[in-house]
This record gives sequence, C-alpha cells and structure tokens, in this order.
Amino acid sequence: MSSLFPALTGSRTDRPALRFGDRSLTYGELGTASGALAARIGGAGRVAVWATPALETAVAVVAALEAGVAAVPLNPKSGEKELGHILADSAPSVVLAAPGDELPPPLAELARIDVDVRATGPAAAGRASEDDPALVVYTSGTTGPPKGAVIPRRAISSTLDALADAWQWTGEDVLVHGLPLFHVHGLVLGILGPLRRGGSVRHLGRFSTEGVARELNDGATMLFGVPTMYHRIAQTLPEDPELAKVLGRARLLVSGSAALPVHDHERIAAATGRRVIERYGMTETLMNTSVRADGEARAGTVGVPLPGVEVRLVEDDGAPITSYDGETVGEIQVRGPNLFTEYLNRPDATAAAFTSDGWFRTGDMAVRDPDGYVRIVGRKATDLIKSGGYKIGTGEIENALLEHPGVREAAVTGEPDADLGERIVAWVVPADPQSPPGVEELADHVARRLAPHKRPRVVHHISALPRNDMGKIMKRALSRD
Ligand code: MCA
Ligand code: AMP
Repeated sequence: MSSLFPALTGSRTDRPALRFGDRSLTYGELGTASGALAARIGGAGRVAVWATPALETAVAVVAALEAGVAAVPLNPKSGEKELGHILADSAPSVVLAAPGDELPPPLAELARIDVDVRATGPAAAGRASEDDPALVVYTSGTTGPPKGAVIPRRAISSTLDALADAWQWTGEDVLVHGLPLFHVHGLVLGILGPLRRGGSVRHLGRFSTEGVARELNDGATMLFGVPTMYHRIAQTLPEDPELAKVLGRARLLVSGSAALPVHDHERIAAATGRRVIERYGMTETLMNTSVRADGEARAGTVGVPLPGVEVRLVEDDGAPITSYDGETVGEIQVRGPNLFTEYLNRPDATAAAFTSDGWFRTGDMAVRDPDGYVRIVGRKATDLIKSGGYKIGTGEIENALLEHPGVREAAVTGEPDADLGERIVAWVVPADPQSPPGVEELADHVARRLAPHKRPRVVHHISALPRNDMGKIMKRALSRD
C-alpha cells in the first residue's frame, strides 16, 4: 500500500506539518503519533472521527489512512437525529476523539479511543488498495437523511495531485484556513492537501479576518475559503489596509463550495490587486475544475477541467452538448479517478447518480466559454440549498419541522443572502394559529435535531401551503409571495 503522505517518512521530518493555535506537529511527530494510532486501529472496519477543528482530528484521519481503515468524520455540532442516522448507517467500530471532549448520547455506546498527539510506539501500516474506501463523508440530498459518499484512496491522491498541477502547489506552500473538518473542502483539500505535498497548514480554529491577516503576515502563502468568508473579507477591506496588503502578497487565494459573487470578486481585486480563483467540486467527485494558477482568473467561472477529469455538458435528454459558445446550458457530468465509489447502503441512489456509461450526474447546470472555461449558472434541483457553503436538502429540514408539535405543515425554500449565498426560509402552517412557533423556537428545534447550519433563518406563518392538483407543494408560488 503506497502512503498518501510520503513526507511522513521522508528526509525532512523536522519540517512543520500542522498548526492549530499554539499547538503544532512536525512531519516526524505526526508520523510517530499517527503511526502509533494506526497500530491500534488496524483492522477496525470503519472508525468515526469526532471532527473538531483541532490537531487530534488531523492525526486521527491520517492514522486511519495509514492503517488502511475508512474514516467517518462527524460534525461535532450534529444533532441527535443526524448523528443517530450517521452512526446507524456507517456502523463504526470505534470513535476517535480528543481527550476530554464530551461526546453526546448516540456515541456513548461506542468504544472510544482518545487521540494522543504525542503518542509514541511501534507504527503499523495497513493493507489497502487504491480502490478501498478512505473516507465516508455524509452529504445532504433533496429528500431524506444525508447519504454517506464512499471516497476511495485513489480519489484523494488523484484530486490532490491534479490540484498540485493546476495551482503549482508545492511543499513550500503554507496554507491558512478556518473551514470545518467534517467536509471535503476543509478536510481533504485543507488538511490532507498540504500533507500530501509536504507543506504545512495553519488552522484558525474558527474563521476570522484577523486570523487570516495574522497568518498571511507570518509566512502563509495560500488561503482556502467558502464565498461567505471572502464576502466577509470584502466587507472588512475598506477599513483594514493591513488585510489588503497581506492578501495582495499571498500566492493563491482560492474559493469554492459555492459561487463567489462577481461583486465580491471585484471588491477584493480592487482593494488587494489580487484575484481570487475558483475551483468546482462536490463531495462525490472531489475536485473537477479550477482556474489554473498560470491561467486567467476570470470572475464568475470555475476554470477548466483538472488533469485526468473528463467533464461534459448534456441536454435534458442526455445528449452531449458539443458547442463552446458561452450560452448553451447543460448539466455537468464528470468521469475520472476523482469520483466516489458509492453511497453507503444505497445502491438505488448510487445507480441513479450515474449514467449507464459511467458519468456522474452532478445536477449543476453550466455553460462553456469558447476557451473551455466552465461557468456554473444554476442547479437542477430547487430542493437543494447552499448556505455558507454547506449543502442542505429542504426535505430533511421539512421532516424535522414536522416533528415539532406546533407545526402542522411545512415547506422550506432558499432565498438570496449577501453573506450566506442563500438563507433557509421555512413556511409553516401552525397547529394552533393563535400561538404559532417563532423563528427562534424552530431554529433551536432544527439545530438540536440536525445541525445549527441547517436551522431556518426566517419563518413565515401561513394558513395553507399552495398545492397543485396532484397535492404537490408549489414552492415557486411560495418564494414569489
Ligand atoms: C447559532 N448557533 C447555534 C444556533 N444559532 N447553535 C445552536 N443552535 C442555534 N439555534 C451557532 C452556530 O453553530 C455557530 O457556532 C455560531 O452560532 C454562528 O452561527 P452562524 O451565524 O450560522 O455561523 P457563521 O459563523 O456565520 O458561519 C459562517 C461560516 C460557516 C463560518 C462561513 O458557514 C462555515 O464554516 N461554512 C463552511 C462550509 C463548508 O466547509 N462547506 C464545505 C462543503 P460556531 O461558530 O461555534 O460554529 S462543500 C464541499 O466540501 C465541496 C467538495 C466543495 O466544493 O468544497
Ligand atoms: P457538496 O455536495 O456539499 O460537496 O457541494 C457540492 C456543490 O457545491 C456542487 O454540486 C456545486 O453546486 C457547489 N459548488 C462547489 N464549488 C462551487 C463553485 N466554485 N461555484 C459554484 N458552485 C460550487
């Protein structure tokens, strides 16, 4: 089994690998701690990782990958219902967590290993093929609970190596990020990416413009963020010349997980002299396209296909679109070594996600410019919301709302939000119109059951949901009101 992280055992193990606040590990230290943990979890089936933004999460995931065991990162803010579903579905044999972290009831019955980032002891590398699962990452769909995307080892190595080519990403780079570690963006790109290159990562614990400025001023060369983070940077720039100066000096500013509005692109470029570049990916596909470091950073596009990734646009009937005219809209389909293998325990959903000849249907709609640049113009499913860079299915929130005693009927839509991209709006028919549940009550209810980022930000009380003759809720009629 080839290691995903050659730098763990290379000749320069004194180099810094990870830093979270004032805690850090060199490659040598990371190799020792993750090797010792790998020896303990070898053959464990799947392991859950309590993915707080901390050193322990990175050590736990690296150890799992070294052991050849699949890791299931858990959002530490997941509510009971979401956590219960993920644990039942992925059936991990053990949970890896930082010493002292309190784990909620659904995890209480699971064996626990405290991750010791200073552990020593004999290391053990497991056996796994390139097609074996590396991660199971839960991602929302339009209906029902989140599905576990099984991501093989080859997808991780191929996506990170393709990005190294596109971004001229090397071991000299120092990445700063403040993304959560239970999704692909923050974990695969933000942690495993620098480690595969032999570079280093400084995690902010939580995103702040001050943290970004501090790290870029102290040797960091790259920044990864979701559009909400770049929006907050754009808002701060007019009063913060220091932030503008350090962003201007950065080697690469990368945005992804949702579209970065052109207005924010332009405000950042005007204040810093640098353009943010965008890349486009999905939990199921890892990265598909990117503006290249040596290419033109054109606002509003996600660049060109990454090396090894086939990208096509298709009509509604599945016919490929051959024109590169910047106008003809089609669904993006992708094929390549970067793809997931399956949705865990969901052969039906897996089959539906692929065409008969192996292309993955992304559900994203796009056009292609004459020079091959892809512009995403929308999404097939109106029942998926991207808020703060998180993908959220409306069905899941509707189901949670219906479990509240004050809710008789519920529908959820997304509406534009300058900061979050989209915000979640709940349309509720109260059980008792005299005392309808308020926004705080329903937000807390959803946050407790699912996760805080899935909570509605706006609640409208209505007397009935608009339905068509078939009884289906007409969401477009709701959003227009
Ligand atoms: C607020 N909070 C609550 C409640 N209200 N907690 C419980 N119950 C409530 N009712 C808490 C929140 O948990 C949060 O805590 C804090 O109050 C502020 O909440 P909020 O305003 O929602 O968050 P924010 O600080 O504004 O978050 C903006 C953000 C965040 C930092 C940009 O949305 C974020 O981290 N987004 C990243 C999403 C991401 O990584 N997506 C990648 C998936 P606390 O602050 O302590 O958490 S997409 C992907 O992976 C693909 C492959 C791709 O292409 O990248
Ligand atoms: P997720 O499943 O949470 O990984 O989210 C994947 C989705 O995020 C994609 O299907 C796109 O809709 C969206 N996305 C990711 N990157 C970009 C980007 N740069 N521009 C527009 N949408 C993006």
